[in-house]
Order: sequence, then C-alpha cells, then structure tokens
Amino acid sequence: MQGKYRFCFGPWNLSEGQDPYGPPTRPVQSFDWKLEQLSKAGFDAMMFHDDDAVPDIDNKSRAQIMKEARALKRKLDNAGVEAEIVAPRLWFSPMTIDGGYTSNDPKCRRYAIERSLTCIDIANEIDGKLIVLWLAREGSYIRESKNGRRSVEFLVEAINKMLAHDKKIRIAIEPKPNEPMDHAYIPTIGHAIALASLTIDPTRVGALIESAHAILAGLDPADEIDFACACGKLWSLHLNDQNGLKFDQDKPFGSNNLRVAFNQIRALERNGYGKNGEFVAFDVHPFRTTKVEHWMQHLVNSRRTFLRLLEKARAFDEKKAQALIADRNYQDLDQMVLDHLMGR
Ligand code: XLS
Ligand code: MG
Repeated sequence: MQGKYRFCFGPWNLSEGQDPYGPPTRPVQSFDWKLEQLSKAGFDAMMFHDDDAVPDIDNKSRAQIMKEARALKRKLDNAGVEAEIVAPRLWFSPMTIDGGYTSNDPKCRRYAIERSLTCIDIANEIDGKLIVLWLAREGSYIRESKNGRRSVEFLVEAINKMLAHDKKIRIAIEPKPNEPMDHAYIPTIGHAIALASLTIDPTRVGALIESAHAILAGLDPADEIDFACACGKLWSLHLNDQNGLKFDQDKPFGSNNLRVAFNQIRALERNGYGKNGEFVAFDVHPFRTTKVEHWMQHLVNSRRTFLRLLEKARAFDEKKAQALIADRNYQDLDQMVLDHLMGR
C-alpha cells in the first residue's frame, strides 16, 4: 500500500525578502491573504508560531489571547484548513536575548516557560496537535558564558513543565546546529531524541527534521529521517534545501541537490511516513528577488518536485538495485541512480 502525503507551510514562508543586509523587497501581506493562497494552492494545513496565531501576544491578556485563538479556529474551519503545529517564538523578545529556557537570568527562563504554556493553550484552542520547539537561542556565542550540563537540565525542566501542563500534548523538537547561535545545545536528531528520553514522558516527546538543518550539521537528511523513524520519533518534517555550510538558506526542496532530495523521499517511503497523520511541511523562503506575482512559487514548486521525486522513488527498479548490491557493484548502482534521475 502506498501512502498519500499531506502538505503544509507557515505564514512565515511567505516572507518579505529582508536579510541582514537589506530591507524587505515585497510588501507585508495579511494573514487572511496567506491563508487564501494556501487554500488556492491546495495545501492541507498551516503551521503556526504562537504569535502567528495571536499577534503581539506578550501585550495581550489571557482572555484576549484565547478569544483571538478561537476566532482563528473559526477562520481555519471556514477555509477547511487544519493547524499542524504551534511553536513558541522564543527568539524575538527582549526576554530571550540570552536564550529562552537556558538563559542565565531566572526571570527570562520563567518568561520562556510561561510563554510555552500559553502556546500549548493556543494549540488546544485551534486543534494543533503538536508543539514544535525550534530551540533557536538555546546555545552559546562563547563556550564560557553558559554551563552546558546545566543548560540540558534547564531544557528538560522546561519540557517537563509543558508535559505536566497538558497531559495530552505532544512535543516535537526541531534541531539545528547553529544560527543564530555559534553552537546550539540540540544540533541533531540524535540529540533531540536523547533529550526526549530524559523527560518525564518520553512517549510524548519526539522530533522534527529540517533538511537544511541536517545539512548544516554536515549530515545527510535521509539518514536523519531513518534514524528518527527507527526510534518512532519522526512526527513532523520541514523539507527544503541548502547549498553547503552557509547561512540558513531555506531553498526550495531539491533546488540544490536532487539526489539528496530523492533519498529523503525514499527514506519517507520505506518508513511509512504520514501513515499516522504526519504532514510534510516545506520550510522554504522565496528568493529575495522574487516579485509579488510569483510569491507562492517556491512552495508550489517544492511540492511539485516532491511529487515528481515520489514517482521516481516508486519507479526505482529495486530488483535491479538489489542485484547490484548483492554483487557489490556500487559503481553501477551509483550510475543507475543518476540515469534514473536523468530520466533513463
Ligand atoms: C528556523 C526554523 C523555523 C522553525 C519554526 O530555522 O526552521 O522556521 O521551523 O520555528
Ligand atoms: Mg523549520
């Protein structure tokens, strides 16, 4: 039985083009416009940060936050769009300059935890089944500024508070090795899964793999997928691409390396990814040069590439490949993959 995949993206994936060296190149668009584009392009769900769901969250009362979350839920229902994940944005506030859960300031650590609990309440209101923790500033700029052992304990403590706050919520940790930090405390999927095992309920803590983050760690995303799936922990996925060890590029899926993309899909296929309702998200950004009228293309194209490569993965001659493997003829296996991808 071959599975069907369901796709999503987040409002931040329709970004305006600013980078550290220049201002936006496209005007800001409303959330409603983004939701409409998502529906029109036939995607199934939307991802959220807590403040994508409720903007300016830190300056609103709890009652106001919940009211806006309920209004968002009605909007999503009307559009027939699900909420896939909600992620606390713990890297923007003045309270998270030195990190969220691992800040050296106890007041700031408390802020990060309280904001995460509010994020869980918002997720429940909009029926988002999964909390994602991209641990953006949980790391160090210089090694001596933080105690690494203590930081791991702070992370466990924070996740435990979330698990205790809601007995049903599931949490997926999204590792990334660097940017904005010099070194992040949870750089790979192995670290994420090990961290899960230290919490009070490891069955409710899993992981999310982003292709570019694995590449930035010098790893093959397909191997990361297989590792997470072997542990039963791949609960969400951010496909994109990355041209080597540079800044985080969030290129369209397959844009840099079709073969690496092909192998990610083979890994998803052999692990039955999606059979438990998991989504495929494209955490991609438009090139800065993109015009307003082409603003959706990086998402539409990523899905198109995914579906084309899915056909390629399913049409791959496994019998022939197995015969070459049995003969230890990896030379011809290599060429067989290239020929297959080139259409012969
Ligand atoms: C940034 C992350 C971010 C998360 C969600 O590098 O990929 O987009 O997916 O917080
Ligand atoms: Mg991501």
